Amino acid sequence: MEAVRTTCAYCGVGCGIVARRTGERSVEIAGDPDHPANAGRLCSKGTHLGETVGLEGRLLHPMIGTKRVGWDRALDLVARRFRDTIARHGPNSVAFYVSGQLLTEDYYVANKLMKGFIGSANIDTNSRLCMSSAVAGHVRAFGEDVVPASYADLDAADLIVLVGSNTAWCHPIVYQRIMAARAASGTKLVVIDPRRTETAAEADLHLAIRPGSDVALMNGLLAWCRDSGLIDRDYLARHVRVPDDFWDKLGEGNDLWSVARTCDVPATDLRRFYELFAANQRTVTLFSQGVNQSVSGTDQVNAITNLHLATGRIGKPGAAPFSITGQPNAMGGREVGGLASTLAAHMDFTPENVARVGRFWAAPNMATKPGLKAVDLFRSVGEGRIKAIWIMATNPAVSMPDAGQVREALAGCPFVVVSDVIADTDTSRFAHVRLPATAWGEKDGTVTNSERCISRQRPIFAAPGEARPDWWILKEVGRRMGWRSAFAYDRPVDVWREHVRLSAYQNDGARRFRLDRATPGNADYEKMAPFRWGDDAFADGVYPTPDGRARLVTVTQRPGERQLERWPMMLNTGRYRDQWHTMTRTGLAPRLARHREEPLVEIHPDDAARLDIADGALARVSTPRGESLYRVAVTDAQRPGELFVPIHWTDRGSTGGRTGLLPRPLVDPHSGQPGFKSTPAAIAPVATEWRGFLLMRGEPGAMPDCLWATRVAVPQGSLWELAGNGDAAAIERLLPPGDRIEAFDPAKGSRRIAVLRDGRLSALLFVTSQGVLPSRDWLIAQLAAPAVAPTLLAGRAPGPSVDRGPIVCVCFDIGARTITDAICQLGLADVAAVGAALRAGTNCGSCRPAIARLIAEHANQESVNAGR
Ligand SMILES: Nc1nc2c(c(=O)[nH]1)N[C@H]1C(S)=C(S)[C@@H](COP(=O)(O)OP(=O)(O)OC[C@H]3O[C@@H](n4cnc5c(=O)[nH]c(N)nc54)[C@H](O)[C@@H]3O)O[C@H]1N2
Ligand SMILES: Nc1nc2c(c(=O)[nH]1)N[C@H]1C(S)=C(S)[C@@H](COP(=O)(O)OP(=O)(O)OC[C@H]3O[C@@H](n4cnc5c(=O)[nH]c(N)nc54)[C@H](O)[C@@H]3O)O[C@H]1N2
Ligand code: SF4
Ligand SMILES: [Mo]
Repeated sequence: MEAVRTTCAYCGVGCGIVARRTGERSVEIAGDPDHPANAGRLCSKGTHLGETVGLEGRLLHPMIGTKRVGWDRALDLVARRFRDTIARHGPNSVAFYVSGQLLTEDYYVANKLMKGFIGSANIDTNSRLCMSSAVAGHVRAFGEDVVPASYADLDAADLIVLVGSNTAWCHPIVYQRIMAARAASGTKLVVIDPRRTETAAEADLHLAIRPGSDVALMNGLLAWCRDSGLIDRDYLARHVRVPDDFWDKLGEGNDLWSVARTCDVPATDLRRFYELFAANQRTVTLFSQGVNQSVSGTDQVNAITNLHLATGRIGKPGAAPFSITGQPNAMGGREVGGLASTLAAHMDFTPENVARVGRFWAAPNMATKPGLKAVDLFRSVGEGRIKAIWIMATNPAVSMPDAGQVREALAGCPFVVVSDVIADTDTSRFAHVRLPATAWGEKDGTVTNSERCISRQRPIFAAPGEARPDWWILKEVGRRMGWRSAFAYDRPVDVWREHVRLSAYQNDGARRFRLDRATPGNADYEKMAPFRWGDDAFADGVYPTPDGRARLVTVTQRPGERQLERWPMMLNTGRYRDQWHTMTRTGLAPRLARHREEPLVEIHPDDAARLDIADGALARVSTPRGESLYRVAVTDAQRPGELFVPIHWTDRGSTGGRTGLLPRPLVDPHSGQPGFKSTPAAIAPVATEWRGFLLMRGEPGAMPDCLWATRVAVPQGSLWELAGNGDAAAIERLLPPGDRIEAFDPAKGSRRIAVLRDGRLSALLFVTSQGVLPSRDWLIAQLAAPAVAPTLLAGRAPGPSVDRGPIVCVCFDIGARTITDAICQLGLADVAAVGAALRAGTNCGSCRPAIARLIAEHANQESVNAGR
């Protein structure tokens, strides 16, 4: 089959992929050696994309309620309900909630329909939850939302500071690039994160700061730079406007000792950070959600831009503040103006811009002011002011803060439309109309990555069922609402051409976003190679502000939140290496499930001991907004008093890990971005009488009815981890018909049941009150075995067996025990040696930080057991 050059479905690194279709719905994935973002490398998620392209769970037909309908009926209904609602209640009674996972072409049409034709700016995006503080910070500092950095800066830097970014897990290919630069030229690495993440584990210095103290840290460093003569007075004089009282304000409370106290880090470490910064002019400060997702997110961004501007570390190779984007097209969304607070093509809602865009679109109903930001938008739905909402490519019933409230709002909304690729999501349960969109591998258009590089996503498969591209669905609704010529697009390139023209329309250079270099002919679009717009942003020191100067912005550290007796802990939320958001795609890939099979709450050993919470037990985390169950992981990577939980689990596959219910809907005043990283919380142990697991061939089926049930995909089926109270017999009813073999041990309260069909294993249930449960690995493999092993109910292979331990390298299926044994027995001292011995870490490389940690923990031990 011919190779298709496309772009990864996941993160904002934007890696190029060469895909070869190998069957109806199967594909071979390789990194594109010619793509500037990855030069052929892919992380674990990209590598295993091929496991996620099946049609399991897909929405393949338009649905009104539970009834399958044709496209005409569905589109007519959406157009009519939106038109009627607008006619009766005005344009601000409707809303779109979109996503950084739309392609630029989809995003453009959605934005144009709402802001130019419906006449409201009530279109916001999940990027509000993601990088709106970076956008607001960039606009305050530079006058326009331009990211003044590229991946090449990481190669050229002498110092890289990662602030609130778990790069090793969330942007693995960028992390590998940093590691390569380090190996080549000794780049220093500082990580600033309250948790000791795998990213932090390999750094020269890790500052485990108190959450939310980033402004104090950066202001302290800036004050120290001033006192040490490190301010670039010349750069400031020529290129930056400094508020009169800026330096006076910075003087207050920013001495080393005060900052160390505020940030709760040793003063010696803080000093070391300052000295590293002083010694390395080529500094990149790369930041992500630990900075953005805060009620002071915008100030935190500006504390970073202040530091770079004041020391002249911007617009030069290897020196820049670098807001790394999360979603594959977060940046494209910014370019089309997909946020409620931006207009289009990096224009805002000034009267000139509104007039200009209105002229370009020949728009009858231009929105004249910003619309509602995500949290306010859903609040407005809840209050009945928004009466029709269309949600595309995002799952707000899981991912919004205070998601319980969002669910109530959607349940009460008169008209909810959801465009998704998956039939049943926690959000689509509230939909009156569900529209089937084409997914990655079928979509056709462009995305922009973190470094402003625009690449094509190209189709590998034909659209399945009646799925249609999002831009097509949107333009059909636009046409049916009466704007036939404005939405007369036949192909994505028609939209692209218009987007390119708008970027250059009456743009005398005042807007840096301008796509002149892109030639918009049909053939060029087909062939389009990845390209960056606005190379070397700010190299000339000229900024897109009225006076051409950047701005220092006075920012002060917010006082810490008062600790309440009822909520003594602080809850932090974030990501796992091998899962993507609400798992609609990664949840299908058995290999990706092996890294973390259940949602864990991570807690410091002192807190666990004090609260009588055991490692591996269950615990309930509660906050002022809601509560959820998690499996406990006791780890000193957490600071005392703080908890960490993942964001990925949903009602689809779990009774616990419902993190969206927990954060408060509190937002940054400038950007409207929620403070997802800090929520006052409490945690308590939850006792269960029995534990177990259920292995099932084929489709997952119904959720077991017990306190704790979490599902992961395994080859040929799924695995449920279970725990509960009372009789576990209810679970037995989920077993399919077939021949049973059973074993009971009343003394330990153990029950083991295997169901066989045609001589092969079809389901397996192991439950116990007092006993131990076997490792799942071998049992999972029995689903694929041609015959049933005699030792099946013993839970292990006939003959001697080895426990590999939890899987570390998902590409080659290599467990922690295997790796630590090799480290100890063969005296392996670095990641490369482990790779040479076992292959672990030699494919995608995502597990290299984990291997490095095992080496640090076990090197120089004679055997694993000697260390226990
Ligand atoms: N595997 C994986 N990769 C992904 C995604 C995914 O779902 N899975 N999603 C993508 C998306 S959309 C995004 S936005 C990115 C997010 O990428 P990241 O921002 O790297 O990921 P998070 O885990 O949300 O949070 C980063 C870190 O911020 C730290 N943090 C919390 N509070 C503070 C604080 O007050 N100060 C500082 N300095 N740090 C703090 C947390 O402890 C956490 O380790 O990842 C992208 N990549
Ligand atoms: N507590 C807490 N909450 C968070 C965060 C956090 O760190 N902590 N992070 C926030 C951040 S940064 C982000 S980006 C959000 C992400 O949160 P969401 O956007 O809600 O998460 P996804 O699971 O990526 O949802 C994407 C949906 O779109 C569907 N989809 C995929 N491709 C397409 C397509 O091409 N077209 C259509 N129509 N549908 C498609 C998928 O099936 C899925 O249902 O979560 C936010 N929520
Ligand atoms: S780093 Fe991984 S998830 Fe991100 S774009 Fe590259 S391959 Fe995809
Ligand atoms: Mo994000």
